[in-house]
Amino acid sequence: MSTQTSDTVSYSVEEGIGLIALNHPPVNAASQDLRVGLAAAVRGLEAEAGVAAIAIYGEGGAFIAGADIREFGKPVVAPTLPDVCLVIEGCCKPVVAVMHGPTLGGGLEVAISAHARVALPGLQTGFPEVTLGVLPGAGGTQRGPRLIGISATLDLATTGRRIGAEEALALGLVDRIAEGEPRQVAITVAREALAGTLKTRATGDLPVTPDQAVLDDMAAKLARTQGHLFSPHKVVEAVAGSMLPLIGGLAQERALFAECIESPQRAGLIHAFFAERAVLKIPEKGATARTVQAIGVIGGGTMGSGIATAALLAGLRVTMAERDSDALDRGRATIEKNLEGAVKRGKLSAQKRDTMLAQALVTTTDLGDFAQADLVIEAVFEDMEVKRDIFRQLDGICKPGAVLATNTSYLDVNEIAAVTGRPGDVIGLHFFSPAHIMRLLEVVVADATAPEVVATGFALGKRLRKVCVRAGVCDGFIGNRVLSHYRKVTDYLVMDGCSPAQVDRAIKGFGFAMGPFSVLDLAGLDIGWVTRKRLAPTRSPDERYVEVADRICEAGWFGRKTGRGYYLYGGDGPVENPDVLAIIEEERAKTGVEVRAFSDEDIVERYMTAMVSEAVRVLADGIALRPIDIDAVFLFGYGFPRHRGGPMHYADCVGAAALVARIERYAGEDAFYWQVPPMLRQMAETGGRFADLN
Ligand code: 3H9
Repeated sequence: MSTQTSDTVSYSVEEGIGLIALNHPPVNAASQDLRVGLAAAVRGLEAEAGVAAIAIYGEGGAFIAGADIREFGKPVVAPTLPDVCLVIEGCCKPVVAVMHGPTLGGGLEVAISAHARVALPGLQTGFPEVTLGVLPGAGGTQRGPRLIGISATLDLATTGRRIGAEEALALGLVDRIAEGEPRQVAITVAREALAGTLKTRATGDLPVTPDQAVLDDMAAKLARTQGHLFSPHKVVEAVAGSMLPLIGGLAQERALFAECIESPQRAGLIHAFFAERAVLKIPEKGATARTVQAIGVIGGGTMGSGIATAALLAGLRVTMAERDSDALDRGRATIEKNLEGAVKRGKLSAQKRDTMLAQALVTTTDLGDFAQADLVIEAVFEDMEVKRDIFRQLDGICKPGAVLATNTSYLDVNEIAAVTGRPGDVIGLHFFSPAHIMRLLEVVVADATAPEVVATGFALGKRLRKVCVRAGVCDGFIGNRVLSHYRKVTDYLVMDGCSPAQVDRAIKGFGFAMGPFSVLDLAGLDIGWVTRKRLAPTRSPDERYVEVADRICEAGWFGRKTGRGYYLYGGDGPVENPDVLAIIEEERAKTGVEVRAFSDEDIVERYMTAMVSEAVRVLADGIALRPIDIDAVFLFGYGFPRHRGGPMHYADCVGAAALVARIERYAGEDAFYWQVPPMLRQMAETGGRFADLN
């Protein structure tokens, strides 16, 4: 018979063993209900005369995946997790935790409050709190050092890295690895605890070996490498508190945790966590994906080879096509180089790599070899006629039911689909370079794309470990459409007085890994040039057009690949290109602009306001499903600083009214570029937030 102590926790007694079952799908997050139930279950079993030992285990796939992060930022309702941990640790009967599946953050803290721990083989444990902008706040920074030492605790808690059962055992975080069902293991190990064959002790009673040098080193390292982040530094402070008596250390940890909870970075990082998951909720969710085992890739350039690499790494069979054998050889060499990188990073064994190259990759110059492919993806030059020609051919070659995908980054997928007799099978799969590394995949749904083809795109993306975002058709879809817009503001800033390097510095200061001009140099300046030429006939005469980039391209400087672009490469690394500064001076003189100074703050505000403006239009046009989808695009495809949550989260932080005021102020300089999107104005008037549209 079992006793329910809350909706998510129950206990039962079997031959003197008290068993506490946690049942809060999907991941047993330590919600208020679970905390209430767990504390009550421990107290209940402690008071029950016939019970000699207690074991806690999780039902479903996890022990406890951590605190319920949906509660963060809301008023705390008792009992807190640190209090629950004290109840467990203070129990007068031995308590054993059975750690299986995700046992993270608060889950690990519950486990180390128990008197012994056993791990099941699929364990995934650690302190991932820093990735959410907080720190282990239920005793992890205090009991961790008592169990595994200051250095190992710092490592886990400042990196957030997740470890398996073997490493947890080696560290001393768990006492034993056991096999079996969690409940069965719970009974066995509680008996062993009683028999004395499994050692039990209260972690809080263990001494800490002081190590000020390790703490100082870590503080210095983090100041150097993560100066822009808040919580990692607080982790070090909290761990330092472990050298105090337990209760003092816990109080200090609690105060530091509260500071993290209040920090805007916590809100941004948790928003990013949910963004990664929210994008999966699409209208086509119920449709059945088609089976994809063999894919065809057309084009062996950087993009095609990157896609082929990602597919190989996911265990798919790949046929790659190019025009001639030289191009094929180059494509194969790129794939080999990419896979070599995976071997070096420890993601792949050399033997697996060799098997992949020998058995899973075929190259061809004949599109006819795609007859049996389940999905073909075209990754050739951005030219509508070339793409339409390829799709005409594929229509005649591919088997019925094959998905025909284009990796175009701007072009109209409807126009491409129209040349086939099966537009329902045509979809855009827009990868980001390097495609085997970048996490974003825009799944572009054209007018006629069948729901199961959309589902297939998402299923493939999942298999390739991508963050898939559903996008509608427009020039540039979500990401590149917004990018094309805010890129212009960087040109305006340069014309009006900034150097490209100053703009880059300011944007890096905001948290982007690279500034926009460095990114252009990396991607290749010729790409934007082609697009600008394509769009020139549609450009409004009212648009302010800056010719600097075109003149750089006319000189044959395409960025890194040519050794020069906005910066000069080689030698001592990138330095400003004086010839570009000269071009800028000439263009300023030619157009007679009044040059002025901009603060870094002003640069960032203009950049971000331009980004948000176009993002709001993308949302209003229905190109993105929700604001959070736009955030995911920028977080996973454009290097947007994760702790800032994405452009729409940024918009909510600044507020619609303040953004409208900014745009109206800038419109005094350029009323064509700076227009208030109607949706933003309405939000400013009603006090709405983008978060409410998620
Ligand atoms: C912490 O513990 C602080 C403490 O130190 C101090 C406290 C005082 N809360 O990822 P999935 C949801 S900080 C609420 O798709 P998977 C998730 O949103 C926390 N919800 O599955 C999704 O919902 P939906 C430290 C959570 O199998 C569903 O569960 N812990 C939480 O690919 C399934 O998730 C972490 O940082 C949560 N903690 O991966 C762990 N976790 O279906 C964060 C998940 O509505 N979580 N959800 O979209 C993870 O890493 C992965 O979710 C996990 C499962 C590995 C557990």
